Amino acid sequence: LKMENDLRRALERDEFYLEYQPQVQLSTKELVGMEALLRWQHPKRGIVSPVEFIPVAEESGLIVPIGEWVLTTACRQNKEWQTAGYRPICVSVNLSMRQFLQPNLAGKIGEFLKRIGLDPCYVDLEITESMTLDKEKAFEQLKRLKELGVFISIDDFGTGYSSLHYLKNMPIDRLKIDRSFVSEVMEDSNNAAIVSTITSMAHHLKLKVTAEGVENEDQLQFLRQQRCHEAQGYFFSKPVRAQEFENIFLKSA
Ligand code: G
Ligand code: G
Ligand code: MN
Ligand code: NA
Repeated sequence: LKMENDLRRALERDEFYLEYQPQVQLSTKELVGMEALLRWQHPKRGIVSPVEFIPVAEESGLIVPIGEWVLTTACRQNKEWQTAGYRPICVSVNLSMRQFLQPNLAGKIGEFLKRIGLDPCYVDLEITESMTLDKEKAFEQLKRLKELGVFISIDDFGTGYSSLHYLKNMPIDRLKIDRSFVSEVMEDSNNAAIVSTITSMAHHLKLKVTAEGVENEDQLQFLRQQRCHEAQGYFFSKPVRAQEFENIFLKSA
């Protein structure tokens, strides 16, 4: 309850901020995207991880205004960088279950993007497999988002509950291979088999595929051999604040 109250105040007191992690195209080594990751600078506890506070925010419903803040802040930042003249890239935003199931989500996002003048093709919404358990609801919601023109990714792919059924039926664009498979891909032949199979399946289904948690050159080499499209991970950079992202990645891109 303490944390819930703290979270309630955090929005008003501007204690949240975003970090951005680069996403790189493997064939060209070009910067193609960035994932926005929420951070909370608590006045007493210091930086609190989303792993700790997202479940509390989800439980209390506060995730809806917090998620809205994340989405609008990330999109405004992306637009700002495009206006400044940097080559356009896509911004990925994590959606929580409650946010995803909001009745007028697509309408609200559409209006907002129009207002700030950001083309929806530069916005990627990350959902997890478990959010598609209610198949009909998920399908309707995804259809509306696709009609809007945003990109849809399945985050942490391979760790969820859903069957392959939804891959065939859901209007999605990309699989993000969970970092638990990528992290030991060179040591564990089962992980290598899983990464290779997901990548191959993505190609057959005409989905884009991104590897998460890439930490070294060997993993990168393996992913290139598998013709994985994009990668994200500490090998390129940990998530960094906007100013640092601009200095390190945009000014040189
Ligand atoms: O960046 P980090 O490893 O600390 O993130 C931990 C978890 O928090 C990840 O699973 C990530 O998806 C989640 N997360 C980060 N930012 C957001 C956000 O803005 N919204 C939601 N719903 N989850 C987020
Ligand atoms: O669940 P999601 O994929 O949204 O989580 C993203 C989180 O993964 C980020 O919070 C980030 O801190 C973390 N992350 C990103 N790259 C790496 C990596 O190379 N290694 C590890 N261990 N974590 C990473
Ligand atoms: Mn993610
Ligand atoms: Na993930």
